[in-house]
Amino acid sequence: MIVSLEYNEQLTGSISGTHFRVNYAPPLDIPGTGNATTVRQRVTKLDATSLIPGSSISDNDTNGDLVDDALELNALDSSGSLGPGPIFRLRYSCPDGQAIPGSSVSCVINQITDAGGLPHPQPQLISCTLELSPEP
Ligand SMILES: [Ca+2]
Repeated sequence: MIVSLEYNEQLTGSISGTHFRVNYAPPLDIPGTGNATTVRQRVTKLDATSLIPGSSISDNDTNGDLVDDALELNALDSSGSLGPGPIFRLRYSCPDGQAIPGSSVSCVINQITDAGGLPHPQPQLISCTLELSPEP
């Protein structure tokens, strides 16, 4: 799955960082939990000038049912702008041939910072989009 930031840079200016939370549901799965190596291995950075600290990546159980349902991480860009466009790829495990409804995934961003590293004044102009695709 490709996780992208969508915004009009002419309106918003550059984005220097944001926190992503990607919600998901079975049969999608990420092996391991929390900040495990097996979790970090599922994240591939796509924005060349950005940084995704491995220590920020975490697979979490948000509703206490003992099944992880949210992948969270921080993405930063100190040399340019974080997006607009693809930011990272997230690789899920799921049974072969099983259709995944788009409604089983969603993305939330917060803690968006502007070019100066301050909280962005217009976070409502910036959105996160998800594109499910088979493994290339
Ligand atoms: Ca997991």
